[in-house]
Amino acid sequence: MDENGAADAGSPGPAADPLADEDVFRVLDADGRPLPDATIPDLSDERFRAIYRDLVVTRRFDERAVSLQRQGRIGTYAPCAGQEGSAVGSTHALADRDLISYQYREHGAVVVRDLLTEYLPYWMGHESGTEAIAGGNVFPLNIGIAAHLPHAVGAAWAFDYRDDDRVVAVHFGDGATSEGDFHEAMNFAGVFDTPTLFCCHNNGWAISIPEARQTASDTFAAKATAYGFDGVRVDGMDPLASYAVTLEAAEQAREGGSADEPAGDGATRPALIEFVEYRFGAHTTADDPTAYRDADDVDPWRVLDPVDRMEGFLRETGRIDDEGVASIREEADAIVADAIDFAESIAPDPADMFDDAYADLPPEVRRQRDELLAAVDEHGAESFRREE
Ligand SMILES: Cc1ncc(C[n+]2csc(CCOP(=O)(O)OP(=O)(O)O)c2C)c(N)n1
Repeated sequence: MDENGAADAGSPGPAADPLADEDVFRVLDADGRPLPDATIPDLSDERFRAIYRDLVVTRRFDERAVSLQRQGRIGTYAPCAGQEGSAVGSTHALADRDLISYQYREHGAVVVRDLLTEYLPYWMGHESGTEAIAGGNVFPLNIGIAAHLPHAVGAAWAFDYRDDDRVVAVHFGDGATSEGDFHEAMNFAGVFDTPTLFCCHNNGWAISIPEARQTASDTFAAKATAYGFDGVRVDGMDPLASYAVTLEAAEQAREGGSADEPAGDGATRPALIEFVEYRFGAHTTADDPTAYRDADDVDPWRVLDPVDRMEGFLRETGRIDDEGVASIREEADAIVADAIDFAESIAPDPADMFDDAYADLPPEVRRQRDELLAAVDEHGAESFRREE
């Protein structure tokens, strides 16, 4: 343990046997076979394949984004490999009108909303990447840990107040549960019955802090009890379990509950969903996980790879064959390649960096902008763009 409380490499991190946890809800076994007594979500074959396609697109995007960062074509990136099942499965359980507010790793939610092309420019430093996803009912990503939770609850409260039949799914990590914003948001949601789904991605780590150093509670889901609503644990690497749990929570949140209904009357409640999963890669492309965990700590979790598991399910139940898998992979490669081509075709205006923070620029910032504009005039905008 270092002076910041971070685990030394090799310190006990999350469970060494992820399947040993019996209070975690699952539909699929590690190979994607339905578990005995599991209820398979009632979805069309086409929808099952769409879930698989979105998982494959998210994985492909992740691989390419890490590689682009290594080539200097994007600045930094937060990899999501291992966590696609929860983001994709849960978003498929929502209606398009429902709002999503996420941290910075739940790229799968954006893929399900078909916004990858609009979104990738954000990672390349273009503000347009956050604006565009609003059209798909996705709030901009959030780097300030847990700071988006009160906003998400506020949006949910507004939906409820206006009798607008929408819920808000707000995604965050286990580390976010140590922030005051998390507790304030949870309390408000519980008292005012806001239709909020708190989606906690327990990926075992908050950068180098293992989950055991994050909380003394038995589980993250248990925290909901203190705020008067239900918390549930689900295997976030099982896309169908993530779908089923989110659907149920969304239905419960959607049914009613209004700002003027007294709290604690047993009416509809928000929900906390703890997705139990693992981050296969680095925290971000600026991180080296071998500084705080052994490389082989990942192995027991790789067995639960959400992409392989969903493929296993589709094969096992006769919904896909080799040809179907190959065609989805090809489609995913093309979707991601097109998104990259689009993002790299944007010619940024260096002065954009002064937009969107102030309605009226303060004098010092105005002076800086004018200085930049004068330099652009003198040297040409090309001089300020990345070298190819
Ligand atoms: C308010 C705030 N404090 C600290 C940080 C620095 N920081 C960036 S990511 C991170 C860890 C977050 O962990 P978790 O919420 O578990 O999400 P994960 O990265 O594992 O997906 C921290 C502390 C920050 N971005 N915002």
